[in-house]
Amino acid sequence: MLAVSPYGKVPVVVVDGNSIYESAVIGEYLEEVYPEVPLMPSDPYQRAQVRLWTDYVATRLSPPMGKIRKAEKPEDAKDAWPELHKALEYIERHLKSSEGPWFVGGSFGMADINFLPFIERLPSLEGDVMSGYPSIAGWLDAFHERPSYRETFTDT
Ligand SMILES: N[C@@H](CCC(=O)N[C@@H](CS)C(=O)NCC(=O)O)C(=O)O
Repeated sequence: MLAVSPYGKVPVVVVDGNSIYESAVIGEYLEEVYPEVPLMPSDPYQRAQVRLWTDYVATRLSPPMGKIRKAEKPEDAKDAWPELHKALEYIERHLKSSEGPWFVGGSFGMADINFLPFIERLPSLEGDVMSGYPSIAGWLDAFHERPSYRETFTDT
């Protein structure tokens, strides 16, 4: 595993024997290799917005979720819950005031993709976390409606 994925994590993509890892980096790589399906906006300011949201996932949303999921007893996650709700309130405010359900520029794209693995896991955390965040819930519903999302599941 470490031979192809130096951090011992998935996802990892191997191209001509060379590994590309970290999902945000893989996303950027795929964007460059498959330009016919653009997931980054063409406007430089909006591209910066996408990168800010990608950074937000890595630095503000993922850490408290990781702490909560790994906690062996509730006390271990005590500080992570307020941190998580602070991040979700920030995201909720943004989505509530943005045009349409998507994160940047009114169009589905890379920022939405980078949020999905985390937002999708919120319902699996203790309590009904999502109920306090209707715009985030609406975003997730809209994502679930996309054919490309549905195609990632099999009937088995
Ligand atoms: N920052 C990494 C996180 C990857 C990650 O945490 N992957 C999980 C699965 S979703 C994993 O491989 N966990 C195995 C482990 O930590 O041992 C990315 O975005 O690719």
